[in-house]
Amino acid sequence: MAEHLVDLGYEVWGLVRGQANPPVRHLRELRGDVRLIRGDLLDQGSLIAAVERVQPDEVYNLAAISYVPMSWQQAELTGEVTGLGVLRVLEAIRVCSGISASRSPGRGQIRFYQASTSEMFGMVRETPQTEQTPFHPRSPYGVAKVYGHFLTQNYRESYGMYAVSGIMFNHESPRRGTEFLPRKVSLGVAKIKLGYERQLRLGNLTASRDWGFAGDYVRAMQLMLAQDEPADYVIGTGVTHTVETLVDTAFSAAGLNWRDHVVTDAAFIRPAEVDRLCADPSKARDELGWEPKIGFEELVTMMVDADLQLLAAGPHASEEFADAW
Ligand code: G4F
Repeated sequence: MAEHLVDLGYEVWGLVRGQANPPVRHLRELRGDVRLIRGDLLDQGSLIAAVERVQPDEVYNLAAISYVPMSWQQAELTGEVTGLGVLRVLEAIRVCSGISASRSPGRGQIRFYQASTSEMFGMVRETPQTEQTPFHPRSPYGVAKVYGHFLTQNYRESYGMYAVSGIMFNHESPRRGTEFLPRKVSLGVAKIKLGYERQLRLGNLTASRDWGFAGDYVRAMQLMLAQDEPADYVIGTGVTHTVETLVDTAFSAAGLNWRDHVVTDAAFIRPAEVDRLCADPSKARDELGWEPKIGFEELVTMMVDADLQLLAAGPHASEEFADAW
């Protein structure tokens, strides 16, 4: 996101939490022109101070506890960060814009983007999913995101704020964290191909996801804040694949047969699964002029190639990289 905005000529500030935050060094190496400011979604005062200091035109909230399995282990923290964190950012914008909590409407100048998610559809009521599809989240993460989604809508309606949500389907790239399936698979394939490992342990292979390239999705986020009127949009490719197909595609990209290496492991099965997600991105296409440029096979091959290149430096190269992202 930061890279895309810098390329568009924005002055970009990143909110950094914690005392020691390993990704900061890597962000600086990647984009020295991104400025950093301290703050935490758990700390209302720090967010108000950040908005006062930066005086932003736009705020993108991509921060969350976003790994779905962790949300069962730390459900309260997920609610605090992923759910109430949205409230705190919206409140910081409202207060700094001088919008009264008792008087509406009064649109301020700061535009707000909330990263909503297809996980809100959960046990889907219809396929494909649109902006009108009802929500039925299946994890504490999904429930927290529904809160953030409706709160963003509510601040738009209550205060006339330019506050919008992008309902993002799964988006991936070589920078993806290694705990998420596509990166776990691309890294696993690279380790097996280079002879460092023989097996890859995975959970449910039958679930389906609408996987796209993160670089395409950040374009949509910026476009959503550049419209005349604020609105929510579904962002996805409209094509769905099973986990098994992703695994097969990744192993094939390295000339391997997944059946020789993949072991299913109950440790990776979730208490409740989202079985099948597929976006209908027509509204984004018609109103934003947005379309994904990178297809499924190109994405998976890109990720496998990137990890093969990364691990060419040695079997532990990915550990530093995992810390970085
Ligand atoms: O890559 P995943 O962990 O992504 P998930 O749960 O769909 O969520 C991601 O996308 C959401 C958007 O729809 C975001 F909101 C969210 O923050 C995150 O970015 O798992 C994808 C699928 C699941 O069905 C999971 O059960 O892969 C299945 N899976 C099978 N084996 C596995 C594994 N997932 C992971 N992470 N690890 C496995 O070993």
